[in-house]
Formats: sequence, C-alpha cells, structure tokens
Amino acid sequence: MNYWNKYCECMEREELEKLQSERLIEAVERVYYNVPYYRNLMQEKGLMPEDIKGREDLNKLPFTTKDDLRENYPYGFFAVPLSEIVRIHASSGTTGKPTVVGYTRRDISIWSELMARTLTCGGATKDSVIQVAYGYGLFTGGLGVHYGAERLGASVIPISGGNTKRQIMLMKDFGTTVLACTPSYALYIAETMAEMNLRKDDFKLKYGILGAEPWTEGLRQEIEEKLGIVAIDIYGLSEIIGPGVASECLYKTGLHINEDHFIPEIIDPATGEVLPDGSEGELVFTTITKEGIPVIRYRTRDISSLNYEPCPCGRTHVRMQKVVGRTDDMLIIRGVNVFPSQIESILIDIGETEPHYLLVIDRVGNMDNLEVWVEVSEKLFSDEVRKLEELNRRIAHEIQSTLGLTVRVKLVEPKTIERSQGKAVRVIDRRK
Ligand code: DLL
Repeated sequence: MNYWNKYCECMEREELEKLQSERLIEAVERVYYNVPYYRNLMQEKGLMPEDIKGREDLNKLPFTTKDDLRENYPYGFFAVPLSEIVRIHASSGTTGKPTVVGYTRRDISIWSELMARTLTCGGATKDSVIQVAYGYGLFTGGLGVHYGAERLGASVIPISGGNTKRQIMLMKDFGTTVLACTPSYALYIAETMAEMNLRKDDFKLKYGILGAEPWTEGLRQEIEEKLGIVAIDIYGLSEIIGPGVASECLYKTGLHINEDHFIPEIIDPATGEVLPDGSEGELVFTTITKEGIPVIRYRTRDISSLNYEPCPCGRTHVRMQKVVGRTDDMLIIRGVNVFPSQIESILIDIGETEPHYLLVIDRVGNMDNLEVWVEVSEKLFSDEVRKLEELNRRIAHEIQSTLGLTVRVKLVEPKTIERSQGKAVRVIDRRK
C-alpha cells in the first residue's frame, strides 16, 4: 500500500483527535479576531474563543452556509489582508454572484500536499503521467489536481477539459497513465475513443481520479470496463479547499476525509442536530488549518454518512459514504454547478420571454445535456423566425458566458410548459 504521508494518514485516532482539538482552538481564535462576521455571530451567542476547548465543543459554534458567503461577497470572509492572498477561485452561487475563496501561500502548499495524498490514495506515483482534464480556471479541479500532481513528482499534462479527440491523441502519444476528470467526461472520452476506432489496449491508462459530481457504482463499472482502469472517487468543494477534502483508496469502500485539516459532522438538515455515527444526513465541515478563508461548520448540502471502522488500507481517517444526493436544488451538469435560480435570473435580465421555463436534463450518449425550455409570447411566436432564432442564440450565449455551460435553448409557445398546483416544477432530470 502506498501512502503519501503515512504519519498523518495512519495516525492513531486518539492522537488525531487531539491534533484536531488543538487546531480547532487556533482556527476559532483566527476567525474571532480576523473575521467580523464570525466575531459578531459568536458575540451574539455569548461565545468567546476560550469557550471552545476542543472538538467536543464544536457544536456550540454557529453553522456557515453558501448564502452567508454570498452575502459577504466578495472578500467578507477572508481572514487575512488581500496582500497575503496568492490565489482566488470561485464557484457558482444561487444567484448571479459566485462564491469567492482565497488561498494564502501556506494554503496552496497544504492543498498541494492533500492532493498529492489524494492521487497516491488512488494509485498514482511519481512515475505516473497524469492528464489533468478537469477545467482550469476559477473552478478548483484543474489547478488543484495540477499542484498535487507536481508535488507528487508525476509528469503533468495540463490539458484542461474539452477538445476530446486531441485529448485522446495526446493520451495515446504521451503514454498517459492517470486520467483526472469528471466521471461523465471520462465516459465521453471512452466513447469518443471507440468512435475513433481505438481500443483500450492502445493506451497505457491505469487509473482514473474522478469526481466533482455524483456518480453511481454502475457508472464506475462502465468507465472501468471501457477504459481498462481502476476508477477512484474524489470529493471536495471550493468553500472548503477544492478537491482534496476526501478520496477513496484502492479498496473503494468510502472516501477518507483528510481529518487532520477538516473536521466532518453529519447533521439533520431540517433541525441542524448532530446525528450519531453511521446516520445519513447533511455533511458539515470545519476547516482547521486554512488561513485565507477559514470556515466554521460549513453546510455542504451534500448527503452522506461517516464510517469510523478501520479500513484495510491502514488509513485511520474516517470514510464518508459516496455522496448520495443534495438537500438543495443545485444541479451538476458536466461538472458545472448550476442552480435553476441562476438561469431564471438570466432569463429575467434578457426580459423577452414569459416567466415560465423548464430545465430538462438528459444523458445523451453518456454526456449530460441541459435543454432550457422557455415560453415566449404569442406575438413573438407569430413573428419572423429570424427574431426567434436571434433570441434563442442570445439566451444560449448568456448562459454560456455566465455559467460556462453550453446548453440547448428551446423556445416554446405560450402554455406549453405544464403549470403546477403547488411548487413550480422547474427541473426534469432524466439522468436517474
Ligand atoms: O467540484 C471540487 C472538485 C474538483 C472535487 C475536482 C473533485 C474533483 P465545487 O465546484 O465547489 O468543487 O463543487 C462542489 O460538487 O458540494 C458536491 O455537491 C459536488 N461534488 C464534488 N465532488 C463530488 C463527488 C468541486 N465525488 C460540489 N461526488 C459538492 C458527488 C461531488 N458530488
């Protein structure tokens, strides 16, 4: 069994929990003195940093939500001056504004370390040739894996997502052994290979380091079979660090959370109550070493459970069950996080449509496809085709430039979209 940092990854639980407590105390001090948002909230609750004596006091602290981050857009949660921040990433928010996260030099170094662990956990070594086909840019996937792969000492191909045929040609010519991308893109790559009359034996691929979206065991088997690889699930979110929060080992029985940096909890999403080990609920994380944007009890909205049983791989860090769903309406389409409300505000801004829309998501040849149906007025519908085409293009273009997602827009006649008696049904997800 390969470890990147055996000492940290296989630490006795007692020692690990002691370390978590020490780090939590420091983190609480850091946010109290440097982030007015947390200081105010703690003062309102009559809490001083000294009241937190260890991880057993975690549940005295308030939760943080994506909305809290958004309301303090862009830098309200930063705990250091901007001059200490060396990198900024962002992820989708529920409205037009993204959630912004900043990293100090030390944060980047820890992130690289955690990604080197993640890659090693999933079978990569310094001899690997790692093709990073996660998107580079504000999304944390590309650069997160990139820095980890360099820290590991592997050979990194920073190709980013897209351009699939060229991707495949380079994968073959460069002798890529590890593919890092979303599971849906891995499958798309496999299909494109088949269309190009290439067989899996034409490649040197061994492992897939896949994540950023939910995927089933069935999809894993298909990817493993079609690409001839071992496919590993990795999990993370921008607000916590990006990828590098948790990853499967080669036993594939849950994802080890990097507990020396993040303390996980499972809560009842309705009441906020902490649930006993093994229960399914909403995953919550507290970052205990982050400097740029430390977060306390961040509600991920992801549903999972925690398993503290020892893992045959020897790592002692708790395993989270593969994410089974979300408590909110966030959709993940080809790895891009999308809230229906974002599309709604784009449509409202454009203003030439009726306020009735429907998002239809399907998996066409294993690629997620989003079709946006929008009703237009009777008048517009009877107007020239050219006008409709122009509107269609504008909506698709606005969505592409705001969300970075290519969608198909279908303008429909008034009253085409079924009206609901209760809550509006805005999404039909046919992927399930
Ligand atoms: O998706 C970070 C990441 C990049 C993870 C590359 C893994 C690989 P965000 O864009 O902030 O960050 O999206 C975070 O994506 O709350 C989950 O809902 C979902 N998600 C991420 N990984 C998984 C996974 C990155 N392995 C949101 N399984 C999270 C299921 C996942 N859902």
